[in-house]
Amino acid sequence: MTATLPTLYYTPSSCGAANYIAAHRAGVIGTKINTAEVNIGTHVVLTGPKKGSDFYKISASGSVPCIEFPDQTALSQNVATLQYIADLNPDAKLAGSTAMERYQVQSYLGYVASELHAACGSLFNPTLSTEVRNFVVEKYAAKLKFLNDSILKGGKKHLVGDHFTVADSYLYIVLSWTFYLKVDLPENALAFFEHIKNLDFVKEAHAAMKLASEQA
Ligand SMILES: N[C@@H](CCC(=O)N[C@@H](CS)C(=O)NCC(=O)O)C(=O)O
Repeated sequence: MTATLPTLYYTPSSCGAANYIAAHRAGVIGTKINTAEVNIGTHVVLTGPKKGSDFYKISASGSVPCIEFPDQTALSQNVATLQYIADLNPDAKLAGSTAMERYQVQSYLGYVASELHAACGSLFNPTLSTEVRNFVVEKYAAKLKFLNDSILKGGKKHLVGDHFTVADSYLYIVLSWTFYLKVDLPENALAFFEHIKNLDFVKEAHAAMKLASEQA
């Protein structure tokens, strides 16, 4: 681990994992960025040189993803962190292949963050009443229907162009939560999820995160 590199803080199943997958796909882990796991329940850093530290001292909001730079400045929000990671290896084209594709990637990052992620976040709250939960699930299901019927119409396997981008990484992770939350995924959304889940580099990234957790 090189101390002069920035560090991506993540958890293996949260939106931070979308950043880990992107960094793995870009081939930059250990050469352009380090990674460290966080427990977002206790806000304690679990791996890396700052193991045992209070994560709030690194990320003021306590949220992953967060990229901490050697001067201790921090970058948060998926919309920014995923593009930062994409830019670490432009050859991987993780933010699109053209200027227009980049704008489309930005558009979908904003869409996933503000429309999907924000719509389901409260469902992780175990104290939510059944009435409130049903209301939130109904709204979330409507958002998933739009994703399914419009954005992924015809069984699209990538949000932008014909290859994997950071927008796919983020959408894949947000959709993965529907199984835990017991919210049904409509057909095209399920096919998109299955396609990304079965990509070799995605499987490798999950295996690497699992190994890092086990070695913590
Ligand atoms: N809008 C933020 C959302 C970040 C977020 O909600 N992160 C969650 C995990 S998916 C988290 O860290 N929750 C624990 C906490 O905020 O204390 C982004 O796009 O980065």
